[in-house]
Amino acid sequence: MLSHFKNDAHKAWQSSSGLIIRQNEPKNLETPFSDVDSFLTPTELFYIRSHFPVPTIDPGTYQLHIHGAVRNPFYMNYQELRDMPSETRVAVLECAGNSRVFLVPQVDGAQWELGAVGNAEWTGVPLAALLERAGIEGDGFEIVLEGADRGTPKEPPVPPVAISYARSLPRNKAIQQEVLIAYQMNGRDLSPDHGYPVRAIVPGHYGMASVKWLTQIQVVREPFQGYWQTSDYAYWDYLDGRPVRSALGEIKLKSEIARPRVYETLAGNQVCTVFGSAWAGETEVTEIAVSTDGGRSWGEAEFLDPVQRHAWRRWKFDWLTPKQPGKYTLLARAKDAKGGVQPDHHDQNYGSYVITHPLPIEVFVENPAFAVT
Ligand SMILES: Nc1nc2c(c(=O)[nH]1)N[C@H]1C(S)=C(S)[C@@H](COP(=O)(O)O)O[C@H]1N2
Ligand SMILES: [Mo]
Repeated sequence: MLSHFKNDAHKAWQSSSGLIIRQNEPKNLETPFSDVDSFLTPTELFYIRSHFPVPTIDPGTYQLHIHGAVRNPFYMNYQELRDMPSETRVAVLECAGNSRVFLVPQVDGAQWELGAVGNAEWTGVPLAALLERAGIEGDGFEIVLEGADRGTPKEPPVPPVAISYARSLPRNKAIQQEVLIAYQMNGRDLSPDHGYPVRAIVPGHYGMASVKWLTQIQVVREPFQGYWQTSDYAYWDYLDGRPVRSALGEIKLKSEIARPRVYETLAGNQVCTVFGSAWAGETEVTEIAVSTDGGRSWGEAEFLDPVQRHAWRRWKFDWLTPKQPGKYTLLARAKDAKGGVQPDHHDQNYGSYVITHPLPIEVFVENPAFAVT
């Protein structure tokens, strides 16, 4: 399993605080978000979200098939892909179900806390270059990305046969330069869990769009209606006043507090640095407000990272903890360059996805006299 680490074996065993198990097989492992410190999430700390067992793919026989509504369908092997001009970009990957555990009443699905999100550097070939070579037909509407993993999903409606993991991208997103057919993460070849040998990276979209173990790119003329498009990873939208199912896409503006942690005990009358991160889809995070009194009053946080589209921005806020002992609720709320702000409440139309309201982090403040410092 770890054969891809052969050339830098020391890195495979670099110390890391490890991941939290949400499901053991297939692996669904969460980043302990309170450990997040660096701009780039170390690969060892990056969450893993897989619907089916990891497929074993031999790079020696790997073929990527580009076909459908194109003039020149073709196959490309691993070496040919690696020989093409590449780009390296930083992008946030957030699972659309991240923070689900905060929903009240509780909902089904992996009980992600704050750590089904990470910010990594990805290297690969722009999908646009492959589509250009294939020549999309005028009526090519969407691009279906399909992985080599297969199985039968557990959540109804259960499909009649085993299915593969496949998602479509609107044509005008797929041809943007930022969408990568990636083979490296944080400067190393992808690990099996993160899609080795080749995966898609769709910056600005929720994680489900970034198909791992990618083997097929198919241009289709009609909206793709697959399971992961209509049943899972879909929400209730409105068309001419009527509810319709739409596929999730763009990441919504969000900020999260990494430290302090839920129910952490803090000394009173001392400066506690609240630390967190914020991200958005096709816009930039421009402001973070922090409340330490459950939303009654807000102060402005300071960014630790500059604006870089599709990457996250870490931030900090120095809080002089009250002298009055008790329970305090911390909240962080981001604003973006388009004037958007995180909503006060979760939007029910998104079901158990897109949990972007400010998430309450309750902490205890002790009497300064009793505090152990
Ligand atoms: N082939 C395939 N691609 C996939 C998935 C999957 O189960 N199979 N899960 C998706 C989901 S829901 C997310 S959030 C991201 C997670 O990527 P990571 O495991 O590298 O963090 O991969 C996406 N790509
Ligand atoms: Mo996801």
